Amino acid sequence: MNIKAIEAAATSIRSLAMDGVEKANSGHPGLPMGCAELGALLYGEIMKHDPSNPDWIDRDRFILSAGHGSMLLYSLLHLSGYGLTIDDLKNFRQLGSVTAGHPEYGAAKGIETTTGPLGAGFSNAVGLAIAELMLGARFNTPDGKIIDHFTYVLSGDGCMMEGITSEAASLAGHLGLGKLVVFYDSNHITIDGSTDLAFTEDVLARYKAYNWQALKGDAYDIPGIMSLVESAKAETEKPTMILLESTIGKGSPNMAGSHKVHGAPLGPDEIVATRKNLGIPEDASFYVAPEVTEYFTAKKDRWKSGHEAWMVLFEAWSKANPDLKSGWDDFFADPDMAAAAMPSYDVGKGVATRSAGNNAQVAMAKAVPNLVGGSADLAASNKTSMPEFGEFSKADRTGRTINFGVREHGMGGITNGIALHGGFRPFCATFLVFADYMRPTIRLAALMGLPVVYVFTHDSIYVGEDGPTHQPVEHVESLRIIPNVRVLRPADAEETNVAWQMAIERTDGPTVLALTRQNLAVLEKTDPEWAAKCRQGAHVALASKGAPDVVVVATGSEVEMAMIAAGKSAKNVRVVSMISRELFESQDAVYKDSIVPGGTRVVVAEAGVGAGWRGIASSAADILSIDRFGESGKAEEVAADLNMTADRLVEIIG
Ligand SMILES: Cc1ncc(C[n+]2csc(CCOP(=O)(O)OP(=O)(O)O)c2C)c(N)n1
Ligand SMILES: [Mg+2]
Repeated sequence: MNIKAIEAAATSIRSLAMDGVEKANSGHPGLPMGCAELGALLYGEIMKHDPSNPDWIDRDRFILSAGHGSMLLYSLLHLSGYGLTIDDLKNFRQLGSVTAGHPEYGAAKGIETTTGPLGAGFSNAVGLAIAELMLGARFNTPDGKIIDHFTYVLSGDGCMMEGITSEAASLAGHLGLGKLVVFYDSNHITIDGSTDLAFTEDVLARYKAYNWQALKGDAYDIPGIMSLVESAKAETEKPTMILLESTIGKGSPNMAGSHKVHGAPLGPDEIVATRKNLGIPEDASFYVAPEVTEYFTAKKDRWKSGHEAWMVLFEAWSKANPDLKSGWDDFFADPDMAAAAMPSYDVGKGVATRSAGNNAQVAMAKAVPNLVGGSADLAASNKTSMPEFGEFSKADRTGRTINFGVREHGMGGITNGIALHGGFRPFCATFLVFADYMRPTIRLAALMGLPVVYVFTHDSIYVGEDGPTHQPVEHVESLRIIPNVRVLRPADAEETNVAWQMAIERTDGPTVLALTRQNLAVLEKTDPEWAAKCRQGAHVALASKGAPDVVVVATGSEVEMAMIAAGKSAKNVRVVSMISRELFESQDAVYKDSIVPGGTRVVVAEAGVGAGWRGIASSAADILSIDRFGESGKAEEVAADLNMTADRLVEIIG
């Protein structure tokens, strides 16, 4: 290893980071300057990667969980040849640039995930490490270890404080994810000042208790870091946490070690002083030392030949294992939806959509071999078990069910990581009311466009006796308002089949399946095209005789209630099942008019808050909703107490 080159690279990273932040007059120079040596080592010495083939499936992954230090990642992507130019660095934080304030997945090659919300990246990394093991267990052969890579993470004090990392780390330790290596940039500084203000625990002791290998070193001891990484790699049964004592803003003579350098430009005078201190020519902004360019250029061939050797291995493996290769191709192709033998139901039969969900999920899992996932300790209630496909554990890396334990936030982040790895279609599950515990990760899945499936059951006050803590009221609506989240609330078992199909068909964002605890009758479908129309958001579930006086739009369990109300009403009522309001609203006027004719009065029924329906209902008084918390009691009695009844709907219809 060329220590001088690593040191020069670290100096260049400091220059690029402080000048990028200075030019943008915004950003975080402290972390990149403090972790410059580690960054140079990761991209120059530690990681197996090929910057000219950033999508290589067997590359090591690097996750900057402390996303505010984005200039570290951007500098490394520039120096190591991922295609980020010096102009990109100069455009840091500008509208439309690929070097956004926090790393954005898809903006530039080499950004493995979107980070910024502290701890989220760490949880993604646990998912990446799970996916690596799952993929390897399925496809590796003794002669063809085609999947064999590490997941590296850089976390700060903030990541270590956030709860999501504790959840994810606890599961990672339990599962013995030996190829997960986390660096902890222990600089004792966060925004408000010293970590003494609020964080004095023994982090390594905590990680040891999580069943991690816990190591400690100095962020500026280059050979020391390399030997710590060797120890991390040698421990195959446990993930490794490497605490590196560091100095925020290292290199800045007057600001290093202070929270002032966490998230503000150094200012022109301190930039000059820092250049002097680091031996950077006084006027050289965005300075890259010639030996750094040479160092990374010389690496290019080695990286390329590493990747080419893998391609030769992959070719040989493909030839020797045609069945495995065809399975591999399935994992990386769009799912064959036609192969899914979806269950069928008798009209009128009472089936909870959570149960129908399980039937659909298992049918889907048979056709879509890379569908994996699990529940946060509610598999029996969510009905997400798939016993025939085994459980992912230390002993069996091929199992397709992940027991996430009671860790919703961690589960959301881990599921995103599995989706990010490539090769899998992950789902996760909990009660709808606890979607709040994982909301930040749902938002990130939506922001990144990850096709994650969320199975959220017990979707309304019909949960009953568990009471208002367990009765979602605002949740369906609050998920709808996250951009790019598709919320599906199917009205019966057959619509649940379609909902699962829609979720798997989707490739550009997450889907929520809001499913009932209680039985719902399988409805007779009026429109033979109903399943296709679900894909446009709504279908006519009950036709009126002739032109309707009133259209009742309902979702999920309220569709059956609307049908009963239609039967009792003196009016000529059409009932529409709107499985997805967002999809419906995005359709063209002709289709919308065919479902909800313009000029006809529209009443809406949904057992949740009503505000989101104002654009569909004819007036606020035409919305039968629940705009308060529920009650503990028998489901039917709670519904009656909250006026969520067919009789009340008949009154509104008038
Ligand atoms: C979930 C979340 N909460 C708050 C913030 C705002 N924030 C950004 S950086 C930071 C402090 C992080 O401290 P540390 O990880 O030690 O980074 P350092 O100051 O050492 O660079 C905070 C609170 C955030 N990005 N995400
Ligand atoms: Mg810190």
